[in-house]
Amino acid sequence: MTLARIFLLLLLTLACFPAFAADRAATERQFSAWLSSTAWPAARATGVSESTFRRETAGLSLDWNLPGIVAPGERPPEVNYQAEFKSPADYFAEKYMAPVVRSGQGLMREWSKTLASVETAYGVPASIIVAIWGRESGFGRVALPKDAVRTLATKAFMSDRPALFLDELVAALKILQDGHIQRAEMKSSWAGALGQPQFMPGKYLGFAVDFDGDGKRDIWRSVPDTLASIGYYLKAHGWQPGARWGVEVELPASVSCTLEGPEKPRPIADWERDGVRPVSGGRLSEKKLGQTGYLMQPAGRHGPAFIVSWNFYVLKLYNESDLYASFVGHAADRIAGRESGPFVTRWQAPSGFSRGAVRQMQLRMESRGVDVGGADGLVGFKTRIAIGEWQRANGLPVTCFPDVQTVKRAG
Ligand SMILES: [Ca+2]
Repeated sequence: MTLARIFLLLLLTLACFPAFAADRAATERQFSAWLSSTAWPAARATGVSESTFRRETAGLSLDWNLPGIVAPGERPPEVNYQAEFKSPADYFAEKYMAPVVRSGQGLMREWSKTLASVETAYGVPASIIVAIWGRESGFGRVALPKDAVRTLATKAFMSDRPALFLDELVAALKILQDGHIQRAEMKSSWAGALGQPQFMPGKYLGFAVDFDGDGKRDIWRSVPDTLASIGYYLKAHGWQPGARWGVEVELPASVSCTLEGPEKPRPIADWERDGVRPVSGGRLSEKKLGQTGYLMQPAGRHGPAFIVSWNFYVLKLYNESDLYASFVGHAADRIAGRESGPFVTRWQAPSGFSRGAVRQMQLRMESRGVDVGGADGLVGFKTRIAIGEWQRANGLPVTCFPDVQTVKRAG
């Protein structure tokens, strides 16, 4: 950089900074007014007392370091659709999976009595609970960087989902009022998720459990409360005791990948009759999946195929992603010693196109009335099925996954 350019940059910085600071000061004043005019009535309506509200919001300022915040009058940041579409393979890399498995096995032993009680109470296997604990917060070892109230208040005042975060802010104040945790210890992620199970405050009010009997639902410091809260959440969302989440299978070419998803349940016996077999050997009906199975293929024909039970979709109610639920299920299998390594089938998903190109394809499909589960440039089961049906109608190999040609032409 030349001296002249450095000088110019310096001038620009000096010229901009006072205005920037003045904008921020004005926004902070708007925020203070908003706390009184909007946040307080919402809090009062759900039973938060004036003394709690005043104590917890006195002197509260905005957290300008949060990602994705939108100051009043500004446009929301755009999703980066130029970014390369990412293969599911990265998500299951051993560098993420192995630490969860290794530490999970040790913690299964250390907390075996508590986990046995939780399993008796809620019917959810210890290995599943431990895998979620590891995936969410590294077994509580990941330091939570944020003050939950400030984070939620900032997002309620300036984010693209203000109503949702106002509800979460009010729920957080309720948790403090009920005395479950001190403000200084009520830490959250950057997104406002609380404690070791990473519950949003509303989820906490509905599903956090006091399992060590001290009268506090302490998902920040108590391991028994953390483990039981995860277990109770899954039970309350329909976990079926005794059924495994799923098994990796060999899918014969004669079985269409468009049979995927939670809307296409089939008896396990039907999958078996069609030649679907566990990659580990044996028969599908011996794998404790229950009576009904669903096909699930995160990378379509380019990666592992699974027959999953309803419990897979219960895991998705913890975190809405096929990859998350598969990660947790597979980590649990390895923690419990049912599996010893990565999936047998390799991920070979195509690359070389952007998330925006996927979105354009989805928009074309939507304009024909096809349900792709939202045109967001991400590939869930509805988009995979839509691609598979388009490929079949056009006489192409049916893979149920995007590739360079498909994203250009399909629609
Ligand atoms: Ca407790």
